[in-house]
Amino acid sequence: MKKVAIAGATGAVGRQMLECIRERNLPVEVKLLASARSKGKVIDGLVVEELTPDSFQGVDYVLGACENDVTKRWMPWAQEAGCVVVDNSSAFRLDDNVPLVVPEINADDIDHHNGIIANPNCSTIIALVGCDALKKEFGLKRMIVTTMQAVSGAGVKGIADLENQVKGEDVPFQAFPYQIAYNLIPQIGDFDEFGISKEEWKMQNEGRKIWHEPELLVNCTCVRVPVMRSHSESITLECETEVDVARAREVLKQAAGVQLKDDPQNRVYPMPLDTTDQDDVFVGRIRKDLTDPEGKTLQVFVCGDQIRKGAATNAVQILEKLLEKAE
Ligand code: 11C
Repeated sequence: MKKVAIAGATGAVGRQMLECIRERNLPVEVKLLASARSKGKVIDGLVVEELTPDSFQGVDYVLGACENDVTKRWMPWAQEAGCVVVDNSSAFRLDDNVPLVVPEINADDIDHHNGIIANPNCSTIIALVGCDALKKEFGLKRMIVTTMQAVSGAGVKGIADLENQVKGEDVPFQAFPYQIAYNLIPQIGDFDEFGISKEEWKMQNEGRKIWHEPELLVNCTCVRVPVMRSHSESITLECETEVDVARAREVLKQAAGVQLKDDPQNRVYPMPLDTTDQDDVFVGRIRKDLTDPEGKTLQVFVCGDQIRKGAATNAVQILEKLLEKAE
C-alpha cells in the first residue's frame, strides 16, 4: 500500500486533507507530520510526528500544507527521499518545471511533473472551476474579479479571530490587523509599487499557467470578509464572442465540479454558507453586461469552500490521479 505523508497536518488544510483521503477511501497509509510543538497530538486516530529530515523515508507521496518558508525547508528532504509532493504553498507554483493543476481543467499537466505538483491559490481554483466552461464556450480575453475571502484563508488563527470577535471576547487579534467581525478588510497580502497585493496578482499569474493562456488579463481586488470558510467572487468575463445566458447555463450544467444555482426570481444564487464543507463550486447570477454594446461580456457570481476545493480537495484529487497512474 502506498504511503502518504501530510506535512502541516495540524492546520486547517492539513486536517481537511486527512478527512478528504478518508471520505474518498483512498487505498493509502497516512502519516501525519507537523512541528515539534504538535508532536504526540492525535488526529482522527493518528499520532502526529515531528517533521525532521528523516520523516520522508519510505513515503511515496507528500501532501504539503505548510507556509512557504517551512515548505522550502523540508522540500529537499522529500525530494532526496524520492517522494512526489503535491504542495499547497505558493513557493513553487510559478516554477517552469512544476505543474500547477486543477484536475477538472488541466489534469494532463500532472504527467510532466519532476517530483513537485503545485496546488493553486484558493480564489484562483474557485474562479477557474466556475468559469472554465464559459471560457471554452465564449473565449476569454479579460476577467475583472472582486473576491470576498473567508477568514479560513488565513488559517486557524483567522478562524479564531472571527469566532472571538463575534463572541465579544476581549483578546488580541491573531491573524488580521483590524477587527474582521462586522467589517471588511480590502487587503490580502502585501502591496507592490502599483498598489496591487500579492493575492491579487495570483489570479492572473496562476490563471495564465493553469489555462495555458499566457496573454490572459485579470484585474483583481481581494477583500477579506467575515465569513468562516467559503470564498465568494463577483466575476466579469470579457469574451471573444457574443455571450448568451441560456447557453451559459447549459454548459455550466455539464461542467465538472460545478453546481448551477441560477434562478434569481426564486432567490436561487450561490451563497457561501451553502458551499461550506462540500466540494463543488456554485455559479449563478448569470447575466449579460448591458453596458457592453458588443454583448460580449458576461457577469457571474461564484462561491466555493476555501478549505476543501480551494485547497485540500484539489490536492487530494491530484493525489488520486497520481495513484490511478501508478496502478
Ligand atoms: C487567503 N487565499 O484567503 C489566501 C490563502 O495562495 O495559497 C491562501 C494563499 C495561497 O488568505
